[in-house]
Amino acid sequence: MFDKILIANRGEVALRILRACKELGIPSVAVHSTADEDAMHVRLADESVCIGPPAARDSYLNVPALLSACEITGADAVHPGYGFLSENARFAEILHEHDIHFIGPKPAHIRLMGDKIEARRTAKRLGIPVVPGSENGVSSDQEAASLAQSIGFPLLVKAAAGGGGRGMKVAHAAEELPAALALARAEAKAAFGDDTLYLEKYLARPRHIEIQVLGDGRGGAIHLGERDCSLQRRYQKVWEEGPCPALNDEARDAIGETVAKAMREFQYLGVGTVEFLHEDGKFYFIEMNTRIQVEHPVTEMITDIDLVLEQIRVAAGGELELAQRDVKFHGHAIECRINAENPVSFRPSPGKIVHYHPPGGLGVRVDSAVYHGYTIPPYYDSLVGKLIVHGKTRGECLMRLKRALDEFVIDGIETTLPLFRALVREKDIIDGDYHIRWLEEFLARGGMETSMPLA
Ligand code: MV4
Repeated sequence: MFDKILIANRGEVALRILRACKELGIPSVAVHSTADEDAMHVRLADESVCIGPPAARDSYLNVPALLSACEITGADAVHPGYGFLSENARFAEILHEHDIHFIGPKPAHIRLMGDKIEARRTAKRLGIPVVPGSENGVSSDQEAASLAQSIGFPLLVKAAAGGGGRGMKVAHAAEELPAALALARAEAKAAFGDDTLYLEKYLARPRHIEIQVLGDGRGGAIHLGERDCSLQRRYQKVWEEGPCPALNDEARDAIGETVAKAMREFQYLGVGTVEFLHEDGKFYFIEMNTRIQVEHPVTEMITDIDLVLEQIRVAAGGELELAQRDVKFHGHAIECRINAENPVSFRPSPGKIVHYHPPGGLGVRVDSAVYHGYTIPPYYDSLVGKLIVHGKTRGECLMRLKRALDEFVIDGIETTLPLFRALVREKDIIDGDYHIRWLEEFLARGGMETSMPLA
C-alpha cells in the first residue's frame, strides 16, 4: 500500500479522498491555492502545501508545483479527484517518471478515451454497442456528405478532442451539413487546437445512462450498475439517480455484463464510467470517463461499496477482491448537486455562508466541504455540496429527499436548493419520466417561477 497520498484537488472531492485515506490508515497531504487557505480539506489533512495563486492554471493545474509538493512531503501517490488533472495522460506519465503512483487508469487508456473517435472504435471492438456513425475522422465536406447519406439525418457533427458537448453541431438535412461542419471545425480548433471531426446519428430525446466499472488492470473487472444522469443543464449534471427508473433487471444485467466483459478484455485499471444514450430500449455508447465522478455516491449508496477506497486499492496493485456476484444492489439513491448559483438565472453566487445546517437522519448523506462562516471563493466551480438520499424504493427515496431538502439551510449565498424543492414536486420527476432535454424545457417554460416552494 502507499506510504502517503497527495490529494491534487480541492472542495468536496478532496475531503472525500481524505476520508478514504483515513480509513485505510494512509497519511494524506492537501495542496491548496492561496485562495483556499481556510478550506476544509486543508484543515483535515495530515499535512498541507501551498502550490500557488488562485487561478487553477497556477495552482491545481501546476504540475511542477505538485511534483515539488510530493518531493517535500514524501508522498508516493497522487489522487487527482475529478476535473483538473484527472484525465491528463501526460500528468500520469510524468508522475510515473518520478516514481510516484497515479491513482487512476493506465496513461494509454486515459489518452485513448480522450480521443472520442478512438474511444468509439475501441468500444465497438470490445463488443459495446455504439451510436451509428463514422469510423474515422472526416476530412473533406464531400467525404462527410457521402458518409451522411449512409448514416442518415438528423446527424451530429462532433469534435474528436471534444466531450462535454463543446463543438457539437446538429445537421437536420444535407443542406445544413456544410455549415455544421464549418462551425464545429472552428469551435474545435479554438477550444482544443484540434479540428478533427466525426459524425453520429442524432438521437433527439434519449436518456443519459452511465455504467460504473472497476478494474484491476490485469483482466479482473466488474460493473456496479448504472446511474441515470439525464437531468442536466448546459451539459452540467444537476440530478443523478440509480437505478435508472426506465430499466428492468434484465436490461440492466445485459448492458452491465457487456460492459464488464469489455473492461476485462481491455484490462482496465481503476474506476471508470461508460456513458450511453438510451432510446427506444437500446443502448448507444458515446464516451468513457476515466476518473472518479461527482455522482459516484449514488452507486456507493446502492451497492455499499466504497469506490474511492477500491480505487486506491487497485492503484496500489491489489487484485480485485470483489467478484461480480458479490455486488448486490439494494434500494434507490438520488443525488442533487447544490451549486452556489441563483436558482432561476444560474448566475454564480460566491460569498460568505452565514448560516449552515445540513440535513440528517436515516438514508441521508451530505458530501460537502463548506462550513458555517466559510467564504466560497469566486475562482472555481460553484458546487457547494451534494445531497445524496437512499431509500428501499424510489418512492421512499423521493419522500426522504423532499424532507431533507426542506431541512437544508444555507444562508448568505444563493443556492440551487429551491430548484430541487421544485423538482421533487413535478409529476414527470415523481414518475421517472424524463430525458436529456427535460430540465431545459422545464426551465424554458418557466417551471421555476411557477413552482410553489419558491414563494
Ligand atoms: C449526443 C446526443 C445525441 N445524439 N450524441 C452531449 C455531451 C457529450 N458528452 C455527448 N452529448 C450528446 N451526444 C448523439 N449521437 C446528445 C448529447 C447531449 C447530451 C448527452 C448526455 C447528457 C446530456 C446531453 C445534453 C445535450 C446533448
